[in-house]
This record gives sequence, structure tokens and C-alpha cells, in this order.
Amino acid sequence: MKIYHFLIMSIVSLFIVASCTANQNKDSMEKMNMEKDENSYSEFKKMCQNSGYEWMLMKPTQDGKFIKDAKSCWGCMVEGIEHVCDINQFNEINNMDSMQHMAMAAHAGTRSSVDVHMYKVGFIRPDVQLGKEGLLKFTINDMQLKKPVSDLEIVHDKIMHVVLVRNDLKHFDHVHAEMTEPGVFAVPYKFSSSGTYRIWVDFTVNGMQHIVDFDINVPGSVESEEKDTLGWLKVNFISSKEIAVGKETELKFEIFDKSNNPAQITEKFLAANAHLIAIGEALEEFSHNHDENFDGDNNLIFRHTFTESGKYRLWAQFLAEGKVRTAGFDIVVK
Ligand SMILES: [Cu+2]
Repeated sequence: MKIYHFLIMSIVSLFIVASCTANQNKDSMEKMNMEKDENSYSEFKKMCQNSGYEWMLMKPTQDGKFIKDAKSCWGCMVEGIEHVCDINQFNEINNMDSMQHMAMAAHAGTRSSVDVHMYKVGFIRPDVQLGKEGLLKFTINDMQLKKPVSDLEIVHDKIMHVVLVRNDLKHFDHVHAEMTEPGVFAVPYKFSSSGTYRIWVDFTVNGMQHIVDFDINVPGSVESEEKDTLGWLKVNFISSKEIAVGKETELKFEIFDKSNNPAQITEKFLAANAHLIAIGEALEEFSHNHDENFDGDNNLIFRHTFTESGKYRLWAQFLAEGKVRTAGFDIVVK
């Protein structure tokens, strides 16, 4: 009996000693973790403040909205919109091109409206008839203030850029909508081939770019040729290096006349030397870059970092003899 008693006592005391040591270990582990946290905090905090942003305690946000169920955390308020608590996420955002990373994007597809950032963007689909001009109408409403948005900023000469591409990337157009009444933006458009098109609407409010896409079906079974806008011009795409995902790549185009003489670009197109739109095969990736270097030579040079691999089509746009010229090229991003 006594031996058993002693054994039990010994086991109990051993257990107490062991659990105390474990607690002590746990305490010191926690302390270490906190120190680590503090160190990564100070590094993150420094990076945040060096980028000109505010370091603050609040709930993290995504696309300008609080993440549901998330707890408040110390983090960086990027451009007064995104509260980022994770240093890696901050680096990701901060390393991307400033115009690009700050674009708020939303995909509406076949829906008639979608929320982007703090706006509700709608598309009033016209009764499209092939070969007949219809009005593409977009609405923007501030969800918090509950009023239409009328103060879009002029970016590259326009308040609203509208890019249309058929879902096989065959038909491309780039037009601009004007405000017809507060919060309503319209552009007349004539489809020349039937099929499903995706329309990207690109606008900027309070320094923040927003890109929303909508789908529209053009009934019928008419296939027209793609418009040749190049005329007497020839555009070569110079791509010697492999285009890798996540790496800034130079995309260069050279313009010649039909007798292979360099054709200088001397006209500005929408406040730039040239524009480049890149769209992924799945119609999910959309980017709009500019060659701002107005040097009057026959080169168009863009820099872009593709964030997803796959097939893309590029459209380089410039002005020659008063006409918009569009050259399309297919690429693969690895
Ligand atoms: Cu445009």
C-alpha cells in the first residue's frame, strides 16, 4: 500500500514539475515570439512609413472593405485605402507598379452591376443589333454617399476608357464614354461581328483607378474581317527574351512603312506616345500601359510585369496621319 502511495505521489510530483517546466518553456517561447513580432513590426513599420504611408491599428481591409471576422492588427494603411497587416502582402503590393497595384478591379460578367471599392458600377446593355449603332451606358454610384459619381478624373485625355474584345480575342476596340448626366457615361458603338464580347471600363476617382468588366452578347452569325487600321504601315514586335511571369519585361514595337523605312511617330495619341493593352486568353487579365517617352522615333517601348502565365494578346495603339493605328500580337507568358 505504502509503496503504491509513494509511487503515486512521485508520479504526481513529477507531473507537476514537468508541467511547470513546460509552462516556463511556453512562457519563454511566447516571450520570444513577441520579441520576434516586435522586430518584424519595427521592420514593417519602417518600410510602411518610408513609403509615405501611415502605420496604424485597425481591421485589415481588402479592396477597401473590412475583411469579415478579422481582428484588428497593427499594419500599414496603403494609399489611405488598404490596411495591410502582413509584411509579405505589403511587399507584394508595394513592389508592383504604382498605377497597376492601386487599380481596384471587379468582374461583373453577365450581371448588370458590380461593387468595386466604394462604388456600384452598372451597365445598361442596349438591344444590340449587328451593324447598327447602339448606346453602351455605364452608371457609377457612391454606395456610402448614395449619390451618382460625376467627378471622374481625366486620365490620358479621357474620363472613361472602354475596351471591347470578343471572347476569342479576335475583335478589339478602344473607345471613350462621355458623361451624359450625373453618374451616367455613354458611348455609341456599332458591332460588326456577332458573338460574346467582354467590355472593360477603366476610370479614376480620387486618384484611384477602377477597372470593371462586363459581358455582352451580340446575336447573329456574322463574321466580319478584323479592321486593318495599319494601312501603309508595318509593325514588328521585338521580343528576344522569354517573357516570364512576375518579371518586368520590355515590350518593344518598331514601325516601318511598306518599303521598310522607319516610320516616325510624331503625333500624340491620348496624351502618350502609344498605348498597349494586354488581355489574357481567359479574359481575366487586363492591363493598359503607356509609352510616355515622346521622342519622335519609330519605336514604341512599354514595360510590364505579367502576374499570371498563359497566352495573351497585345494591342499596341498609336496615331499616324490623324488615324488610330492598332497592331495585334500573340504572346506566351511563362
Ligand atoms: Cu482609352
